[in-house]
Amino acid sequence: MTLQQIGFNEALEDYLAKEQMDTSEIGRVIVEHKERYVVQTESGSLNAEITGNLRYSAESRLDFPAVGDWVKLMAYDENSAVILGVLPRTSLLERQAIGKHGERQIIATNVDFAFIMQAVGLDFNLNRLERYLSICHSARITPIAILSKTDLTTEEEIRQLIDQVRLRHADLQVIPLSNETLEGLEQIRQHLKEGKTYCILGSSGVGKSSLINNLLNKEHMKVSAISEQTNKGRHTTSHRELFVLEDGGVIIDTPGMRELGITEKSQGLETTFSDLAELAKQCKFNDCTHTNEEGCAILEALDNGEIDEKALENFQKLKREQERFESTVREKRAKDKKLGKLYKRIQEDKRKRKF
Ligand SMILES: Nc1nc2c(ncn2[C@@H]2O[C@H](COP(=O)(O)OP(=O)(O)O)[C@@H](O)[C@H]2O)c(=O)[nH]1
Ligand SMILES: [Mg+2]
Ligand SMILES: [Zn+2]
Repeated sequence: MTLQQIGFNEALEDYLAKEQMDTSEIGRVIVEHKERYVVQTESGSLNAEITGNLRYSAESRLDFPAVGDWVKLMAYDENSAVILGVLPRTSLLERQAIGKHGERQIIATNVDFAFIMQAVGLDFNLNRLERYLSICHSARITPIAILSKTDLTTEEEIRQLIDQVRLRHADLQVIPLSNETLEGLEQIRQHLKEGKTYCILGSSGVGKSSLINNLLNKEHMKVSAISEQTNKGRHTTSHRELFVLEDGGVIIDTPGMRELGITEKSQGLETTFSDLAELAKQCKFNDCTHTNEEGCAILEALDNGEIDEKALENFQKLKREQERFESTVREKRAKDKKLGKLYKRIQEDKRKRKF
């Protein structure tokens, strides 16, 4: 397999030239499983672990390799290697880490386009779609929506659902897809280009793995699905994995994420809700909360029926969530700094006692 087939591009070529590195020293992380990685190189795939040095110098989980990363490698033998470092990322798709306040978790890196998949029926949810959009926009990744399982409903309902999305996000492309009839598959395929990296986001069970299966048109996934069988006997994707498509492009499958907390990069929300963000600039007060202030351009537009009330509610909700995350990060930093100082003092005391 060539590196071009797994997404090697000009930016990376320039980087290697600058660092005087050779393509034989690098690879791309295609599977991540609890700090064990599979890395694809030009001469094959290797099982890899990170060096102790990389682990100890990491300031947070973000410094660890993730699926999509290009890494610098040192091979042990034909099958295994150590990861010496992570090459600069062009994009970082992240969410709030579950159960760890103020920390982030990587969804995937070096992604160019994200397919956000929602199935017709109960899974369809505009607020959640906007959450995904914000996460993509924060990372400057172009989102494309997929409405899946269209074989389970009528043309009429599909049209209605797409119209609902259009009303709030006129510029977003929505592709209807059925993994059963293969309606829409060709439209998705047309997006895929060599050298580009795609990622599929969406709840568990919406058809992400089925789409990849259809794109690969191979038995590949079925095999991995069996080895991932959970004790419930269901085939679920339990980790992120990168697949190389024959016609070009690579695609990253992600496990369904129940919680998808947005982090503090504000650009994501502003791009997702660009109409609202634009209006907000015209509010009389800079810190307008758009709830009851006089001279609020958003409330005025709402009164005139120019904006969608539900979209505004969701925008406000996500903004509050983002502010909460921001303040948690600040508190955490302050606490870490305090702890750091305390630790230093203890060390100094210890040293002094020795003399
Ligand atoms: N009717 C219908 N079922 C689908 C479609 N896509 C996937 N499924 C089924 O939905 C279930 C979950 O699919 P899967 O691809 O594993 O979803 P994932 O969790 O998003 O990866 C499986 O039983 C699939 O056979 C579709 O387009 N139509
Ligand atoms: Mg899956
Ligand atoms: Zn306002």
